[in-house]
Amino acid sequence: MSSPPANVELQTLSFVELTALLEQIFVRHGTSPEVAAVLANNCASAERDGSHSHGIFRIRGYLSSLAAGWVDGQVVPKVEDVGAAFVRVDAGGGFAQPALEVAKALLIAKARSAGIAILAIRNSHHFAALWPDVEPFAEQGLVALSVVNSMTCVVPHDAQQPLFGTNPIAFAAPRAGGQPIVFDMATSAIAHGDVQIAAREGRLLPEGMGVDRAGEPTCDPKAILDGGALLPFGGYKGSALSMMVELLAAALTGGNFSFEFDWSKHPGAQTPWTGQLIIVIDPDKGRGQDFAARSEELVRQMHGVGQTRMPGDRRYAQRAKSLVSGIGLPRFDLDHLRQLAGV
Ligand code: NDP
Ligand code: PYC
Repeated sequence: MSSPPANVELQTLSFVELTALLEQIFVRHGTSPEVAAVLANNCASAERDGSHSHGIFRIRGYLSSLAAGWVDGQVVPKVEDVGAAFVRVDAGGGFAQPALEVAKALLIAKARSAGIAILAIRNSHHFAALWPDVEPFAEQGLVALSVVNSMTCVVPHDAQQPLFGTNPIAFAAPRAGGQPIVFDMATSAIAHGDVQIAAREGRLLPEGMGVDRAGEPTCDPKAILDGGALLPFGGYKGSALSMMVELLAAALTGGNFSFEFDWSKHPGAQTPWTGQLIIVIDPDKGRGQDFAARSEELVRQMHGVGQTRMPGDRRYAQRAKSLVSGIGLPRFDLDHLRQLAGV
């Protein structure tokens, strides 16, 4: 997870101010106010929590995809109630987060009644961190798991060519004594966004992240981006998880596999046109024990054997800091955002 270089001068603004600024930018560049509100909240939340590879760094990509006519910023997603525990949404070539937003109440009602419910989003663009899609469920006492596929840039284990996307998996569970347990990780050795940031900052990557256009291992992010590719994390294990994400997020939902869409006729397009699956479970339907108390006990035991940092801890600490001191943005980036917003 990249953060701004230490020697850069930062300007601060509040979460509300950043969200409002981003909302203006999205509307000015072609989204409906409803879509803008969802994307702005998502992007500002990522910046607030120090998820820099999916915060304001992504604004250029969002806007160039909108300008290219690759993604529809105005479309209203269509919710289909297809079973006791199954909801589908056709995002209509728009963004995935507004599709989740319109289906959320129905999904939660089904999860509480059936004990589990699935949301299958197709025909959607996901260009963000995945944790904002699952964490709110855990805040309501539910367990949530989500997967989304992206664009071909990862070589399956033992293969010679890229096929999979960076395909993240996010999980959230309530916890009695603290904020929800949340993890959110790409199934590639590194997120594509972090490779772009390293290239921009002239940093080398650790070994084992990717290969160059000849398929040779490289630590040069530019070589990975210029015809090279990423590797899955953990060899064949991460590769199998990435395959699972393709199956659940694309085959099951009716979305595109990461290798199926062709954006070559839309210069500037950056947002992957794929699908997303979210599974929500009501733990109260389990064995009658208090799930949140049990997850707290697990955390206590993990701390007891020496794990000091839980997944999510870094974000929660950064969030607390941002809410007190404001969100620090490099002056150049803030000026650019204001220019884009026309203020
Ligand atoms: P990281 O490798 O930075 O982190 C993965 C998870 O591990 C996080 O939950 C993190 O918690 C946790 N973690 C990190 N270090 C430790 C540690 N030392 N001990 C315990 N837990 C730890 O994330 P990635 O680079 O894999 O992914 C970055 C983002 O990119 C994600 O938000 C992902 O959704 C997004 N992405 C989006 C894609 C898309 O198509 N939309 C595609 C690929 C990635 P913490 O958050 O607290 O640091
Ligand atoms: O960082 O790998 C990534 C990514 C792909 C799509 C959005 N983010």
